[in-house]
Amino acid sequence: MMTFLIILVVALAAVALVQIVRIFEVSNTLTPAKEEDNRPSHKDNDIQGKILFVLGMLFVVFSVWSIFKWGGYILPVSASEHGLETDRLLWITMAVIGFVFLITQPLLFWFVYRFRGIKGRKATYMEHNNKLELLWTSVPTVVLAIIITYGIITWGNIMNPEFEEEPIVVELYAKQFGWQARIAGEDNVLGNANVRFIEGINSIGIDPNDLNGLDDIVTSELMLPVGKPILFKFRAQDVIHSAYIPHFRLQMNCVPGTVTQFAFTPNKTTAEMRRDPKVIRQISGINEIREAKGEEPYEFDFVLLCNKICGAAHYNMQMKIVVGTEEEYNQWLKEQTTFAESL
Ligand SMILES: [Cu+2]
Repeated sequence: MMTFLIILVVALAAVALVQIVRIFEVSNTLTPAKEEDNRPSHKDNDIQGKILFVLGMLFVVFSVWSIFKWGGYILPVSASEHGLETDRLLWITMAVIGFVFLITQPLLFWFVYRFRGIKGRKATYMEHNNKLELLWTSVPTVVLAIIITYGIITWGNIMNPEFEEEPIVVELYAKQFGWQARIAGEDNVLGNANVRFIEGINSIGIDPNDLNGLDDIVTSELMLPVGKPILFKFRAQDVIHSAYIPHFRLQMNCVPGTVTQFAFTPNKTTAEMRRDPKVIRQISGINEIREAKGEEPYEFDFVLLCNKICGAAHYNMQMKIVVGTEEEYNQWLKEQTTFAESL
């Protein structure tokens, strides 16, 4: 009903707009056309120049103000090693962009105001200026080349990491609408898997004839050891999903029929994150809202989300990830059931 009403209102608004335009057209034909009528008067130029200056400067002030007002909502410190590099790249880029923005935008609006049309004022005729051309071509070229090179090097470091020990192999399996994780077990090799093997409790299709898969551990909540390299392998059952773990600065598409992967090292435990001052501030903000709604308080946890709109319950595709010490991880592993034990 609500949708119908919205469509009706939009349709009526469109009809009204068309009618107003037609009235304008008709009324224009009634008044005799005068040559000067269509040209802005000096007064118009003056007012427009002032309005654009004020609005433009308000936009610049709002942009700066919004950083202070909402800056506290951005992600807290990265909980993965490569994430620190991602963040450095981001903040250097933001600093360069911010610097250029704060110089060029006020100048732009000042020029609009300073050189607005005024009676008797004539524009200066300027033909060409080699020095200016050189300056505004070479400066952005050099700055962009530096940023892009830095970005490519960072990308290379993140995508081709060198680990001192072999990463723990963990599969993240996406389907409409939920996640499952599969730890490669003692042999650290994932057994073959295919959608055709999905049957009963074998919900992610591990090949029961592949010996590598017998020690695999399938869970709906994942634990990882801090400071150990992890190799995530991503699979999808139905449509394209995107594994997104914001606190690890990690995102990778999960594509049906192929396996994608990403290796990284978590460097903060869940307990450490919960003690981080920024996390504490953000969580207490969330809990104030929850309390006002009469909901249970929320505690920080790493979360795997889907970042590809994959269907009606996409928003609810999430899995809790706990990062603990090596002892906690080994203890947790012992409590899990292997694929062979579950058969
Ligand atoms: Cu999804």
